[in-house]
Amino acid sequence: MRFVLPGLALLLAGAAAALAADAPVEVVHPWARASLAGSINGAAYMTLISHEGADDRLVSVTTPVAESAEIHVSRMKDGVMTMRPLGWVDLKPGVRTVLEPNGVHVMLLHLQRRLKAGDSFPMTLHFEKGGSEEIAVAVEAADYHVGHMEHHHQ
Ligand SMILES: [Cu+2]
Repeated sequence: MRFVLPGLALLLAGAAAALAADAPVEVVHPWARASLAGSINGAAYMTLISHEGADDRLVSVTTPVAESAEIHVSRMKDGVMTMRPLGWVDLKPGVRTVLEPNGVHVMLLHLQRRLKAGDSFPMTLHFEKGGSEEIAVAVEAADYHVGHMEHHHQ
C-alpha cells in the first residue's frame, strides 16, 4: 500500500491536468446566493484560472436563470457598499482570479425563478480568446453570507 498511494496521487494529478487542458479557463467553485424573500436580483461568484499561455478576459456571461447577467465590482464608499458594471475581468495565465462577495461578481438581474439552496443552474462564460464555457452554478444558503447583503446600484 505504501507504494500504491503516491502512484494514485500521480494518476489523480494527471486526471486533473487533463480536465484543465480541456477547458482553457478552469472554473473553481461557481456558486450563487440563495434568494432572499422579495429580492429580484442575485449574484454569482467563482474562481477563474486561465491555462492559456496568454492573457485573456471574461467578457460576458449568459444564463437562463436571469433576464440578464452583468459583470460588476463592489466597493465600500462612505460606509455603504456600492457597485458598478465592469466591462470585463482580466485573466493572467496561471493566476487565480477570484469573484467573491464585496468584490467582482456576476450580477443576475431580474431572476426568472427563486434561487434555492441546493439547486444549481447553468451559466455560460464568454472569454475573449478562450471561447465559451458552460458551467453549473451551485446555490448556497444566503444566511451563510450575512453581512455581504448590502447592494446598492449607483
Ligand atoms: Cu452587482
